[in-house]
Amino acid sequence: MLIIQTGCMHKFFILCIALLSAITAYSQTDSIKTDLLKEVVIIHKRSLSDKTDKPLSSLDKYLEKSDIVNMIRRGAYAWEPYLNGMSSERSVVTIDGMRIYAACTDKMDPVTSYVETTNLSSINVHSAGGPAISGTMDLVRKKGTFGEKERSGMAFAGFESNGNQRVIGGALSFTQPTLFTNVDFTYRHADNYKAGGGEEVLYSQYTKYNLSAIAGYKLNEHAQLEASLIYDRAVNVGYPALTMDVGLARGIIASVAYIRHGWQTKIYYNTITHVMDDSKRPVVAIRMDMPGWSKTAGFYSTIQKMTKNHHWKANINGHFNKSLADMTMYSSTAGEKDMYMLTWPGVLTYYGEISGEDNYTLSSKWHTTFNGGVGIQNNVVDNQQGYESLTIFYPNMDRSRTRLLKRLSTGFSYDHKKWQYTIGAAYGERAPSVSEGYGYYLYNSFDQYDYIGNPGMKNEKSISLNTALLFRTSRFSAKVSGSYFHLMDYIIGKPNSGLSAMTIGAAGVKVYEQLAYANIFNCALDADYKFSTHFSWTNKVSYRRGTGEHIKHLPLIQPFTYSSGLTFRQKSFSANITANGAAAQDKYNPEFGEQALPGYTIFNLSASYQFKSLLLKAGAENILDKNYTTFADWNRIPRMGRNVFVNVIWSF
Ligand SMILES: [Cu+2]
Repeated sequence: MLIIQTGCMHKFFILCIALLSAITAYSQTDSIKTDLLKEVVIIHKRSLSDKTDKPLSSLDKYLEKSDIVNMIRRGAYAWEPYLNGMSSERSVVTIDGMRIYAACTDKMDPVTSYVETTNLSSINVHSAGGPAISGTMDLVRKKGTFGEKERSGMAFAGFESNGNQRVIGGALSFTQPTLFTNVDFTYRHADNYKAGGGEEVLYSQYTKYNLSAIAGYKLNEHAQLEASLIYDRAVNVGYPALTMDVGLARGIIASVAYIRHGWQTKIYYNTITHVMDDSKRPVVAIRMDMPGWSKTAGFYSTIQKMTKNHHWKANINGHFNKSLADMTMYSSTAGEKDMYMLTWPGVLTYYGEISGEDNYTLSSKWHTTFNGGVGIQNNVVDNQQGYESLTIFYPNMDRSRTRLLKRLSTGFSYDHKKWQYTIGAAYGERAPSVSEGYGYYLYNSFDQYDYIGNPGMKNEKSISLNTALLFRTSRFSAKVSGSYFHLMDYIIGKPNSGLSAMTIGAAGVKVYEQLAYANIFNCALDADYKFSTHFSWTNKVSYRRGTGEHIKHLPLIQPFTYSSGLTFRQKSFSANITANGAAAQDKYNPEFGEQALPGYTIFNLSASYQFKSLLLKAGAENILDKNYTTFADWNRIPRMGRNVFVNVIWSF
């Protein structure tokens, strides 16, 4: 047991009983170990596989299957990932290690919306630890290797009956002794979808184009250069749960890396443009435009080394971001002036961090991990007009603020024969997000309040414990996992009756404040059984619970949820039936606009056939056409009704 004291405003005594077998998992020893605290969502290594329910499904749907992740849905596109029941401000999502800041004040463009399933190989989700409170998620893209001259590729097409969704695209990769390239392109288009029973969900359409390219060049035996580019463009995206839609969401994400044995250095740049408007809505109180821009430049350098018993890593990284968003309300009467304001007042973020990690092999059965880091973050309100607007509420606010962010995690894992066990603890801190710190009259359509940021807030802090137990035989495997987060200075919007709302029809104004504490508990059970070579059965249940100081139920917390699926396989044919659902949501937060929800169960069917290089997969989702909505549906918009899909993938 070890006790660490940090000297912030408060004193914290962290009991680190243990944690993280974490990245220990690198198979230094005899057997390959699964890392119980890391969830790897495999998309596809080389080609799209039939092992997923729907190979051409959106990334959001892949992520929804993870035990750690919930996807908060504001429409058919760009769902917001919640890790361990916590909002996206509390996690860090990266693409190949690159930091990206979303450009939307209403969370319409999470980082996950700028990639495609077809250009990813896997998603590494880490619970707690890392430079975040709830966890980290790295989206790892597919990339080639150097080798014998070779060319491969694939072409794919998908159609879905509900919303007439069309997916079409292709990928090409070249391999040479000193050069490799990967290029892929995906186009998706969907019209409005229909909820169970046939009701059309207006403004749920979208169109997305995604292009991704990576090239590697071998400089010599020891070193290589890599360059990568993502161009992602979504147009005419409807958000049925919100009052505004998106005309254009564009991300351009570029990087260059230098890799030398166990040492990798990358520099990157990305620019996000987000154009939000209500031009498609026939009736609005007042016409508005709300564009946002985010630009990030950064670097990281990681070195790792393996010795007999140690596997250590050291990392230094830094980035700079500028986030700006504004709003114009157009007057409907002639002669009256339009109203203009900055909703994100040109906020600059400078961040620098050093971190280290050591995975130590105590014995063939026991491993331990120690991980720590310290970051310095500086925020500056760059725009003069935006700064002056904020000083109306905060006359003494500092234009620049610097914070120190510390983190530490440790863990033990045991792995022997059929059993694997891990237990760990983590401490982390985060700075308020751009909206929480500096947002200006940001309308939340769920609770119908205008939100104002609070630049004077302290860092939010978290102590977490997590544990997992895995038992496996050749036929049966079961995993129980649980985590508990105790957050201090928890950031949440609280109504301020002294302020009046800007948005017409809003219930009032909420200002971000800090609760002394909030507690979040997560648990999950996964159990799989192979009846024979043909039949297998997979099951999953999970539950979360969130409370806080004077708050009985934190909003958007998942009730008891389950899924069970039976798969039949014979040679190149497979078929699957799945049931999934949730118990009634009775732990809701009316202050946030939530109501109670009934439980539901839906059924899905699919079948696939591999004929030489052609994979054909077809199925039906929500076959009983159930009309339902879940805790994760913003403003309780209904989910999709019955949907029949066909995916065709040709590999060459
Ligand atoms: Cu937006």
